[in-house]
Amino acid sequence: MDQHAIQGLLQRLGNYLDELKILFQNASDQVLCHKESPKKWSLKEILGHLFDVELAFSYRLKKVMEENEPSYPTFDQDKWVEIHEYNHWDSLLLVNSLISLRRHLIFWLGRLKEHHWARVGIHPTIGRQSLQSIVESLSSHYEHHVQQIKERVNQ
Ligand code: NI
Repeated sequence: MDQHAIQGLLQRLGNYLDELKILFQNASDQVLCHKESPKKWSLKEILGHLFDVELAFSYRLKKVMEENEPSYPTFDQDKWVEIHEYNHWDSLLLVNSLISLRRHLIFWLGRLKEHHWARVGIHPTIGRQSLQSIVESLSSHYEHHVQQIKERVNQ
């Protein structure tokens, strides 16, 4: 992966952070905690889920740098949302936590060498994946949920 592509990907990771903060600061708890059905996540729960995924993916990326072709565990995303009871959280704490983890990640990734992006980890169901593809799927996952959040707030 060349520097230009790396910079583009890091820029993608940095998108929407301020926007998310403003959005969660300004919306009422009534809107943020609303669940369309017991099984569907509220906006706060989606935000908590983004934090959970950030934590899990950051861990995987660190393992990929620490070891050669490490295997890492999966996690039950619904269970993680459930055990945290995110609807009871202060939304500013949640959004700030996500932003801190994301900025930490962007700064660290920005310091890696080009060849590091080809390092490999073993996902239990997907199999071999490069550091680059882990970061790309983190980015796509994040963009998907940001889009979902924006659509719901604007309804
Ligand atoms: Ni998700």
